[in-house]
Amino acid sequence: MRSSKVIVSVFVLVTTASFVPITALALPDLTPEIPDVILIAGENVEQGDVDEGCASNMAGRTLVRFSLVTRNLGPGDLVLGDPGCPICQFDPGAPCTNPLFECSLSHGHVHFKSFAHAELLNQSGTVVAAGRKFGFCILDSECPQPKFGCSFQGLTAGCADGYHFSLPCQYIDLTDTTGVTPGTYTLRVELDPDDEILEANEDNNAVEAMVQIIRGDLDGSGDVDRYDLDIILAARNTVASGLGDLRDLNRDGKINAVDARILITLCDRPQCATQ
Ligand SMILES: [Ca+2]
Ligand SMILES: [Ca+2]
Ligand SMILES: [Ca+2]
Ligand SMILES: [Ca+2]
Ligand SMILES: [Zn+2]
Repeated sequence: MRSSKVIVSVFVLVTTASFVPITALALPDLTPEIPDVILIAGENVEQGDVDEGCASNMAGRTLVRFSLVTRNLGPGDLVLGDPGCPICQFDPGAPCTNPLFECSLSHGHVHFKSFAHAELLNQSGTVVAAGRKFGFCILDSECPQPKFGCSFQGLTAGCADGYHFSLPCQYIDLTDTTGVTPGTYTLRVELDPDDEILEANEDNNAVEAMVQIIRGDLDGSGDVDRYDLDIILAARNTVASGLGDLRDLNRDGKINAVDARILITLCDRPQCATQ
């Protein structure tokens, strides 16, 4: 056994010596930013999001939506190239030549399978909900001289790629989560969670943002007013979508006039005025 180990290590030495030393490569360095985070109750999502496993149902979702900007701080470009996928609209779920990508099941475009991981933690650091974030086109969206696009993907050194919070699946679904009570939470997003991209710095891939859940603030505006009441009235006399459905203020499984009355007591201004 001992002699075979020696042979293996000699072999490794020879093969690495024949390559350019890793320190000579100009590597990319991805780092994330969360420019916006918003908690919305009563949102309806597309069937595609359900098929992709982002939401468990279409109607009445409680979502932590967030924008995500990926910046390449490294000395080198991130070069992913042509993912080598078929036309995903016609071939849902198909594999691509680059194993990091696949055709999405329902979105009709390419997915970078484990682009990021997102989770929501409570104040004691326990994960209350999580979601795997797809990437689709990793490209130079904020860049003086863009080089990369959807058909040849990557991120130029010094440039950034952004995902707006309004995009499909750009959220964590809290609707089925128990114990999402008003209070302060932390949204944590980690890029390249499976470390499939070699980077100059692997230790700056996570970012955190604060999420406030305010009782009665159903549109994520930061206050409670007529607009929040409208969200309850629009769903009046329906069944709550889950234990994390924030419209069900008394948590009896129903959204009705009782919840509307509770909301009125929570409004920041008389008559639930908007300003
Ligand atoms: Ca990094
Ligand atoms: Ca990495
Ligand atoms: Ca509000
Ligand atoms: Ca209720
Ligand atoms: Zn997608």
